[in-house]
Amino acid sequence: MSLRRTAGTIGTLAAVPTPPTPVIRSDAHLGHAGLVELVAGREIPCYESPERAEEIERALGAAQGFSPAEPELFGTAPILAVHDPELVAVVEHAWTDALAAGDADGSRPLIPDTFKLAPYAGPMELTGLPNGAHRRLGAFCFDTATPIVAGTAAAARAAVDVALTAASRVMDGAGLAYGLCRPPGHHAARAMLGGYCFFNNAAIVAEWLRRDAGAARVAILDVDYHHGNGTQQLFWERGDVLYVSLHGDPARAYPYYSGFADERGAGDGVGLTHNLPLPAQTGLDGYATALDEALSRIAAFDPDGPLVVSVGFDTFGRDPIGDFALRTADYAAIGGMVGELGVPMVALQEGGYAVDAIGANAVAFLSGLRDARAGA
Ligand code: SP5
Ligand code: ZN
Repeated sequence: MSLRRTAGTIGTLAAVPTPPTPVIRSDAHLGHAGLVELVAGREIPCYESPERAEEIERALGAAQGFSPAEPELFGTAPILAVHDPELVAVVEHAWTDALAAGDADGSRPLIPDTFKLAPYAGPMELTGLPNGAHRRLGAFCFDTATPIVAGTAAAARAAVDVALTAASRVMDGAGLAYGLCRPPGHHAARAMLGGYCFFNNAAIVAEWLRRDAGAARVAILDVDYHHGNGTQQLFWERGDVLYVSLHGDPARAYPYYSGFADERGAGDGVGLTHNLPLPAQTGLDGYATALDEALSRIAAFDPDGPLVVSVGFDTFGRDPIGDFALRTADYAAIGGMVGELGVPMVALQEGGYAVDAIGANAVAFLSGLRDARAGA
């Protein structure tokens, strides 16, 4: 058990146990299963699988100092504070509308085949949309890797509740809480899903901290391997929310169209987006150098609300879709560096696809975060 020193009677330092870190989790994600994605002309089982979350939960249960809890229900208002109602309706109804229209028999996941991109319209003003949420899916989705099944909408809603419950625990005094979100969120933008993400859990938490929890300045640190295009978009013009991301350089890495170093925000948000694109085979040395810069940006912003950490373990050396070279022990060091900021933190799960290592990586990161915070 980790120990925290606190001032005791004069002349002594009493060591008291650090309270267990809440791990907010839900079984609702199990219904978002049987997924396939299209990669290089092939249909493959989706990397983003239920086993990921099950493995993290199992490993945290076997480790010391983590305490699982169910989410509370926050309803749709916090989702609608961030996302276009049309996107929310597509997520909620695409599956049932496809079945009702006889366009799907329910045996296969729903993946759009026709995308509404900006060049479709060119100079035209196009305001119409087809009947049925499943026919609108391609107007609200940017890739072919984010399938919808019967349990997807409930899983996406539960992931938001998981994230908000973790944030709420931190507001109630837990120095650190972890939301085991599945599906992940950081690729979901105001009116767009994709990248295995439907609702942007971290962005919803940041906005909730601003609107409902009294924070004036909120910082989001994104350490998933991929650029969080959705989170960046949502706070692009915001002077009250800082977004800092370390990720594979979009010159070679998904999502390809954002995450370059010269993207800095606009309007009130100028200078409050910081991207740190990194080369293939980045190991702890290169990562720690970039993380140092990210943490300096956060400290300079001086957030008064909890730090929101979008954490992905697709930076792991053996991750099947990332190309960094981090090892399990490195996550303890990285968690330690972040924890030394010494502020309250809510860590939310994003990616990570090496299922056999994801549990150990989560334990290492969260233990490093917790122990550094407790020692700070
Ligand atoms: C939350 C999150 O981590 N989303 C990532 C979505 C990535 N989807 C695209 C995967 C492209 C797979 N390319 C395979 C390369 C194998 N070497
Ligand atoms: Zn990722």
